Amino acid sequence: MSEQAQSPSYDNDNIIAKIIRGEIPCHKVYEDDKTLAFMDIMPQATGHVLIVPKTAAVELSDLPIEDAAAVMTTAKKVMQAQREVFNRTGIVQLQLNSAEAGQSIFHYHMHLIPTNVHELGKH
Ligand code: D5M
Repeated sequence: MSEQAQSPSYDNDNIIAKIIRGEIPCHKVYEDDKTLAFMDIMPQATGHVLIVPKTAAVELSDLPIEDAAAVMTTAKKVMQAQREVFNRTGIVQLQLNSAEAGQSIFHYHMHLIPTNVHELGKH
């Protein structure tokens, strides 16, 4: 069997873990027992939101399926709110797995960005 790349071990002091524990402030837009959604501090478009599970997971491969389902349920709620508030239908869903992919905070997070995919990185 070929060796598979492993995600790095979870660091309890990453920024998102501190936000979930309330040690770093955030602009919260939604919270339930399994997830938290807050505004991205470096938005790629107006209304850029991050959705995170409260469980410790570096990336998708570490995320238990019930937490993945909770993230997706929250994403659908946030996306609906973004469409209503910003009066647009185009929402990019983005989620990076590993530093190789460009992930910079090593707690799973999904971006929901009201924009066109071709406009990403131009803001
Ligand atoms: O995305 C990491 C994202 O996290 C990036 O868009 C900036 C955002 N970020 C960093 N610090 C904060 C705080 N304190 N609040 C809100 N958003 C933050 P990645 O997919 O890892 O490249």
